[in-house]
Amino acid sequence: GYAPGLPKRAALLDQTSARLLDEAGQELRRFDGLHPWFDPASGDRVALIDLGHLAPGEYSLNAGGESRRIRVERRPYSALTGALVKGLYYQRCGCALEAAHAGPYAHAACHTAPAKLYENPEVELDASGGWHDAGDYGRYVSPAAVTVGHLLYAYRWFPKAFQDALNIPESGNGLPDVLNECRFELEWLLKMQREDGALYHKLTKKRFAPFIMPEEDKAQEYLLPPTHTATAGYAACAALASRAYRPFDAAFSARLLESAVRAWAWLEQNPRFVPYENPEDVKTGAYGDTNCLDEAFWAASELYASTGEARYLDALTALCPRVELSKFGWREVGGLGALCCLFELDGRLDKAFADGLQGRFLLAADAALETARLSGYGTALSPDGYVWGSSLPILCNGMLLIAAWKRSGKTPYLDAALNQLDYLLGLNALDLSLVTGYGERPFRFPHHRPSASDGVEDPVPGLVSGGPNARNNYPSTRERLPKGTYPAKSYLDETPSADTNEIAIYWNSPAVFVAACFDQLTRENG
Ligand code: 9MR
Ligand code: ZN
Repeated sequence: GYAPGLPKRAALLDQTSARLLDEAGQELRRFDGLHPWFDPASGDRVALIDLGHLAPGEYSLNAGGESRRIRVERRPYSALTGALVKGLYYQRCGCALEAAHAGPYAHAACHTAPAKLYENPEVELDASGGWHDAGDYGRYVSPAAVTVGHLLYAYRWFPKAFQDALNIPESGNGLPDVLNECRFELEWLLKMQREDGALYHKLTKKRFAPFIMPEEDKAQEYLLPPTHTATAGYAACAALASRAYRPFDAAFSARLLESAVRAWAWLEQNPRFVPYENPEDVKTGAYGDTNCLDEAFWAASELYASTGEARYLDALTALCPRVELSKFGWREVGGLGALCCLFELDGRLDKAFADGLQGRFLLAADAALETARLSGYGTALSPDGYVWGSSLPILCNGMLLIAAWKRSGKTPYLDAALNQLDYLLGLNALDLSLVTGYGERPFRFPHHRPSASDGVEDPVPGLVSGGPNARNNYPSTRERLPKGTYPAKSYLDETPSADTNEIAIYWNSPAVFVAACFDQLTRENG
């Protein structure tokens, strides 16, 4: 992942010097007097260096008797960005993946049977479609809304990074493939809306399937009761999508906006917040969230951007002070509301309010920058932040830093953001790429039912691992990790370890955002 015009970082462990050689073995550069220092997240002693300006080509970095190949390419992130979007295509549910698009990962249609209402199993509904959430086959509204949110912002900001050649069924239809892919999820989300405007929380079975192919998974699926967080997250996503699709398909855009407005109306009619909890007999992902203010803030912002109606402005203004503005995860979405206010509503908000919001946003970005500076590898995650899906806060801090750069023009934000993409591709204490099939040494055994049961040696490509997790590990993971393992190394590239090596749609999507940013930059740099 090294491009000529961008920083090229390497982490040297326990070294005080290193040599960079060109393809012919000639020394190009020496790095002397390095001071490796203790990285508290990994326990490594790291010197982080920048290889400096290099033309495209192959080099080698030699230190301590070891040699690593360094490849500099004009556009190292183009194929990656496409693959990360295509990774979502492989998660499609309710349809067959045809060999023409999926190659060896083709499979027959899955999960096409009607779902039952959990609260009233007599009622059967068609809610087929959408992406499998992760390594399991469930479909959950809040994570879906956030994933589409990441992707639509990525497309709005970095359109040059999105090519119409992903070889998905809709490729060539005149709509960028990233929008084709998002539409697949949006069509399902529309089905998850009840007549009164509320969104069912999720569509899953009572238990996770065994490790079988999706089309073999025939257990009954249920629509679990609507929640405020799902409804508000959806309202935000649909209102944003209505603007994204407006230039391409006015009817679809209008359908989305009408449904976002209905979701918001349901929230107004049902002001008593009830967080989601799994019923006794349902063991699939809960995506529990005890705070809906951030989802409501995001929704109010997007609805205001799409309608211009004063009531949404009033709501976002009232909610903003009560919401953290720097988070882009499945549980906390205030950052997406902030992106809407700062960039989509630029000039349409009260000046003092907008300045205050921007100040808070940039403070959070400064904190992420500082966290990255304190990390040996430049990772924007503190040592105690390695939880289930640590890739999410790392990549979301990448998004935050990119937004701060876009707002302020200050390159340290951008450089630190690239460091988060570097992390994903292998500049980490594991020395592994956390994207299947991409990078020099990608992880190989995702907790992903199709990858483990399709009989193909390589895992499905373009999927992002949750990554190291040092908290509440499975006993089976704990047993396999040596005692005293550092947080950033608490990882197993093994299929059973859902707690460190599952994949999820909302780990792909912030990776798309960050990769697309740098892909667009390398395209602009020529
Ligand atoms: O991403 C979720 C993570 O933040 C939680 O700690 C974890 C345990 O509750 O669940 C993760 O989400 C999983 C979901 O519940 C079910 N599908 C797979 C998801 C990825 O591991
Ligand atoms: Zn399916």
